Amino acid sequence: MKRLITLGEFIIQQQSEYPGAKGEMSQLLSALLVAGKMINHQVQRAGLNEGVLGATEAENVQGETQQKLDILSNNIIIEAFERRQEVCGIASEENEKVVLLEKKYKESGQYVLLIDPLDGSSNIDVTVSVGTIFSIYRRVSPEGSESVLQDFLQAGHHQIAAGYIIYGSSTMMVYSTGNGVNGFTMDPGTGVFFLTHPNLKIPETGPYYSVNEGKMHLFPPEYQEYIQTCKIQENKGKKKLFDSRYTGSLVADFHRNLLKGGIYLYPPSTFHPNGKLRLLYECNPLAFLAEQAGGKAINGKERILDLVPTELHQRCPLVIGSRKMVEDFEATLDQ
Ligand code: AHM
Ligand code: MG
Repeated sequence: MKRLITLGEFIIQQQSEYPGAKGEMSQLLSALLVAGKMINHQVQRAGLNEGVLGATEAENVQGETQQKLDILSNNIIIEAFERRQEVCGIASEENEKVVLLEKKYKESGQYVLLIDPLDGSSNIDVTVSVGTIFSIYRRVSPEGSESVLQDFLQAGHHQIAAGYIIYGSSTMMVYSTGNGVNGFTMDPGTGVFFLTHPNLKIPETGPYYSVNEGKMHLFPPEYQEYIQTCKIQENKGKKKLFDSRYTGSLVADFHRNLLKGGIYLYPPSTFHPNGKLRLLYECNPLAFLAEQAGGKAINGKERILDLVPTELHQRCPLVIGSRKMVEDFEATLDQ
């Protein structure tokens, strides 16, 4: 049997289709991959290494308790880019401000990186899948100058690449550079990622809905109504028959729905009026992937990728997944 193409080979192949490409994107993706492998190693060994599991005393800028692995993963990613020239700055869910890289790079780098270093941190201690989500934009500030906040506050449709590395029962990298979505699985023996899920397309509709129903009574009535219609009815003749699947790791819930079909909702609530998820680090990159795979992502009303961010750590409601399911949700709102 012919062996599968590796991620490295795939990147080179893609690059050769763009005459004039200088290989910066390839360098950037390979730096992310190195960081991802190191985070994966830490996640796998978390229970064995002393002082890696559990929460820290610290809170991030959103007032959420930081897990030790959140901070470790954040540092791993920043270190992976510190000595490279592709990126001029990094915005992270775990840092209050943008991290500018060494002077010589922060001026020459063409791209900015936005990351959720370890999504689903509440699951780290219980061995449920977590992941690193990333998003890449071309800077808008002039080359040769220091990166500015506006480089990071671009609408999601300007992303030039986005994806995630999921640390689950297997480790996968799923990403898009705006030309479809491809998934690569790591061979644990060699650490090499192989193209196992070429040209991923999310099914038009699927068997799952994913939402934290424990918070149902805090959601707006229209969301409660829609969720009610998702539930399996005794009468098999009913239109919607969905099973509920919610891990509390967005990246894991999104990944399952991407492969099998489904809808994920993080609604606004009385507790979180704009939802809990971050537009820049979570909603935008996954919305980019969803659309590239033929799915849809909205904040309840508008297309996620058209929202113009005003703050680094802005929150945003999210309804994302199979196109028809998201459209059915919209139809419920219109009734
Ligand atoms: P995190 O990035 O700090 O882990 O927070 C985001 C996570 C998502 O992965 C997940 O879908 C959501 O928060 C779960 O929140 P809740 O416990 O309110 O359902
Ligand atoms: Mg997250």
